[in-house]
Amino acid sequence: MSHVGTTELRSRFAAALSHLYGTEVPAYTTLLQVSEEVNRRVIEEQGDSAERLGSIARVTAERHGAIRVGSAAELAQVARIFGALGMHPTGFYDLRDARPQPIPVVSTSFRPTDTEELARNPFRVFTSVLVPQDRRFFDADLERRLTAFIESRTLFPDELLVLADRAEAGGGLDAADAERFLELATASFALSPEPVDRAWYAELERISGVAADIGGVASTHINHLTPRVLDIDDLYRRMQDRGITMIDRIQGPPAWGGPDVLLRQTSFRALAEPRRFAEPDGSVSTGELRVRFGEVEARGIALTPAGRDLYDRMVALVDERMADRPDDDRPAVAAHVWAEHLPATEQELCLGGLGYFSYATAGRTPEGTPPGTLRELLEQGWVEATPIVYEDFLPRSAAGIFASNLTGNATLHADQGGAERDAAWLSDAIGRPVAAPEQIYAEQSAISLRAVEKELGIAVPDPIG
Ligand code: OOG
Ligand code: NI
Repeated sequence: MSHVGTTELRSRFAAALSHLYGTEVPAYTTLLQVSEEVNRRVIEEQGDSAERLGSIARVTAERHGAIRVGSAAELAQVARIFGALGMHPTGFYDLRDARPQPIPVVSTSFRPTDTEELARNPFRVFTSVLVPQDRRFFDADLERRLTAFIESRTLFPDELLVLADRAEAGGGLDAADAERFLELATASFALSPEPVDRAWYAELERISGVAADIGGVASTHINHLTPRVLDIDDLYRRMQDRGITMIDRIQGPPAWGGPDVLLRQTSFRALAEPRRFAEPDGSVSTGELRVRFGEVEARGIALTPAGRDLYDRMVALVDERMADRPDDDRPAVAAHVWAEHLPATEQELCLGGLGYFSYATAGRTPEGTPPGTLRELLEQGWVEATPIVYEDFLPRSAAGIFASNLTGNATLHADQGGAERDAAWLSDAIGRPVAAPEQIYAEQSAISLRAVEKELGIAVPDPIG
């Protein structure tokens, strides 16, 4: 029987989830249409250069999803399912001290980590786990009831987990098992028709809408599925022209004249979806919840730790200027700050050690002996630097995306202790290493530079140091 490998499983899962989400949230289909319109326009106008940060085939199929679970045990199961798809926990995000609104979760992203796998299908899922132990949000009594509720539910059937383990161990499944695995995995992320316990949901919602979405229902669901566009400013305008209310701005870096870096995101507000409720008197009624929204992203160059520091300083600077002059146009202020601080070309971003690049010798190298600095090698056409795309998330944008789609504010008891959570905790909880994004980028860059050194027979100082 034919074998379905890890990569194909991942592509098929991403496609199945996209199909499911389209049937559940029709506005997502509109978002896909508009994204494709935008991408087609950019490719037509810019040709090959539009594909500098990923082939059009990759970008068109590219999605990130977001899911939320309730405990370390549930997260460990998620890790097995994504493990079967070649998606590994990468990065640690703590949203509990996020501004403008703290969220009682910590998160990671499950994604392919190697370059070829990313190029084949970069499907990634931002995965958050509730922290009921955090006293700033939940008192001891609520923690107890919340953990009991979460422990008593089953998000993923055993059959799915067994198939996931088999797929991970064997690098795929035979065709029939693959079919079954994909069916069960997709179904676990569908919105459940089960009635929501009104009183329980409301109690959690008073603390945080995310807590209610996670711990107020007996199943999980895909929260959003995000396509990638090549021009997010254009997409934002087109969605508004279609009468869809977008959140008030694009999160992350501003539109500016220089290279795209990191990640820009925006979304339309969560739509009211009909849900069934179990009322305190035992009756079942119909109501609605707003938890799922549509998001879109544009990806740029991954920044080194020095580049990230600069990014954080620029964000702080924009905040300061806006605090001084609240009526100013934030995107314009940000574009100004960026032009003042960030190099305006890819090459200077690279040579300044601010962005990650991979290196290769040029197809036709000049005559003579190669020079000894990277600047000369690039300027004289010995070596070419290609940007490495940022494959991860931005906590501040994540917090902004979470917050802009919630009604009401979380109540926070700042004087209470927060349970300690970090990448080591996460890794322990799921029994798998959690990769550090900057290490993945740095390694890819360093390997390419070593290959160049070998080919040219010289030593090249790495701008990242
Ligand atoms: C996740 C929010 C974060 C992103 O793109 O930054 C996120 C959530 O709402 O569960 O998806
Ligand atoms: Ni997202």
